[in-house]
Amino acid sequence: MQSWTSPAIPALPGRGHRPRLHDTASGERVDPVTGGVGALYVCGITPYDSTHLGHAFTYLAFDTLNRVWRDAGVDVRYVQNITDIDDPLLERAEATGVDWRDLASDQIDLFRSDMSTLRVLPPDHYIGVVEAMDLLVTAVETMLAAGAAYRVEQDVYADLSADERFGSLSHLDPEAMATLFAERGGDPDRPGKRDPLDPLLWRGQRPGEPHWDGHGLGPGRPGWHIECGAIAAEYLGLPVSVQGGGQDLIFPHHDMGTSHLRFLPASGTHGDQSTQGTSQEPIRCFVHTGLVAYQGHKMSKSLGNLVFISRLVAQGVDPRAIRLALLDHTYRDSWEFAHAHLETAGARLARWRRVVPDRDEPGAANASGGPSSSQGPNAVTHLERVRAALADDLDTPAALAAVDAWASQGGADNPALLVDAVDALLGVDLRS
Ligand code: 5CA
Ligand code: ZN
Repeated sequence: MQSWTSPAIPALPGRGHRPRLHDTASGERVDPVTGGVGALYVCGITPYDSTHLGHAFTYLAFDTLNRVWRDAGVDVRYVQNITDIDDPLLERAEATGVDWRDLASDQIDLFRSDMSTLRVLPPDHYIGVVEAMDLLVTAVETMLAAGAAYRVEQDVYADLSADERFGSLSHLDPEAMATLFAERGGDPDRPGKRDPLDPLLWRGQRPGEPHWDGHGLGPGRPGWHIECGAIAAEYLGLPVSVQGGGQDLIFPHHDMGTSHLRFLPASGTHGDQSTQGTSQEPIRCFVHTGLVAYQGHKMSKSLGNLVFISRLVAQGVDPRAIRLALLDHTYRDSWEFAHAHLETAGARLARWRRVVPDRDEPGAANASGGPSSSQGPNAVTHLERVRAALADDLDTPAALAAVDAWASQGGADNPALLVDAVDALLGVDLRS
């Protein structure tokens, strides 16, 4: 799938630091980069009701990671999926009388346009389930052959009992797992399953439902968790440095997907080595973002309390202010959106923009000895403070505060460096 156009990223002097990231599975701070490569898999949208502020908050968190890694010289490989066939999408299409393909393609277009507007760096591979069908069929066949899956009539389920490490991410007790599984798309009551928690890998064709050639599996469509596991293994290889998404994906989605990955080849469909039987886990670090609420509840499609990026922009809100409003929250915290956040962010944007060197005065950008340069830290010190904040588990509020201090000094001895740093690290272009 076509992604979107990348904004330019100015190069900064020196080098940033590789961030230490809170890993949900271990609860520890880790640097998951190996061999200079940062392999990033971020769960993409199910294309309806996009793009709301909750989605944007999540994708901006990973955009920050992407930018901070690049500044640290990491070779970033970024993959994102699109759940362009799944029950909720079909239900919405049915309820609104729209063809599911049209719904998906319109919403994917909107998401791409919103991501460009917010200056989010695009993934290198942007993969829809529909285009990854053969890959997913192969993954399910591999699991069947490994004895990690079984058939129930025309469907295929994963056998969680084959994976003694299942649950290593969420560490939830069986009751909590049962509750979340039922709430988040699972089918605990399906007769014939070996365990109520076993997740669907392949749903055999049902009358009136879209279906694809499943080769030996028969016609049908894939389950949800196998989608992200198989796409990550294929396009990044294992282990993946970071798998990310909102906290609502910890269980069952990421625990199940990781379990599936333990039976898949470490280099996608091309390899023959799985991580099963080794101490190597398929995902080195799980990063989960807090959930954005509005009007007292998590912003969610099912509740309908959504604030759309495209609507805010149509109302005249500067996308840079949206970005700053979101970045003013640490990515792991859940928070409730209020329109006042946009006003605060707009005021901050205006203060920062005053620092922009006047384009009509050549040389002003690099002028040393600005108005306040004799007092306070120089620009290089300010840059280091911004970088240090971001290396500390992507502490964006601290990074914004560090830019505030820099801007209050008029950019210190190098306003152009402030402009470049804000662009490269925070994705905000102060020039326009
Ligand atoms: N397609 C699946 C992932 S494979 C999915 O969860 N799609 S989604 O459209 O429902 O969500 C896309 C991403 O936005 C997920 O990472 C999800 O955790 C995140 N997200 C959804 N709602 C919120 C919210 N209110 N706050 C923060 N992140 C959210
Ligand atoms: Zn996913």
